[in-house]
Amino acid sequence: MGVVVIDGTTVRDFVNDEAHFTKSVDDQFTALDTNNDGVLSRAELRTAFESMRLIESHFGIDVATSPEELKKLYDSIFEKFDCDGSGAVDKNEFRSEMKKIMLAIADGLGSFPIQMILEDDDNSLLQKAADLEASKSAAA
Ligand SMILES: [Ca+2]
Repeated sequence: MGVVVIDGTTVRDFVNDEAHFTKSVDDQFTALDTNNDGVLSRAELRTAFESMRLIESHFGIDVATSPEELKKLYDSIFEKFDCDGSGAVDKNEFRSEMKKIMLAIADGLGSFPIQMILEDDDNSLLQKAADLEASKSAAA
């Protein structure tokens, strides 16, 4: 686990750095596609959101959610990602939804930096956003 300080601008800069963002999302997609068939199944996508902990914990605060409610939530997320209703999420669908999610997080964060505790996960997009910000500060 690591603690990063992050605000909306950090996340937005990361998303707007298209080459960097696309590569990060693609890396995450590849890591999630555990059976290597080039698309994310319902279970594979669920793993993504479990690791991001966006649902079970609201920015670090654990909230109790019943397994039935969680299943409904994950199903609705899957259907959102699976734009063409093919039953699997391809790379383009994943990219465009992740972009929307990250921008929604940026809006939610606003301009007030908050501390976030992230699991150790090399593919965490928020971690990468923080890393990008840190590398800019170091270069400045
Ligand atoms: Ca797959």
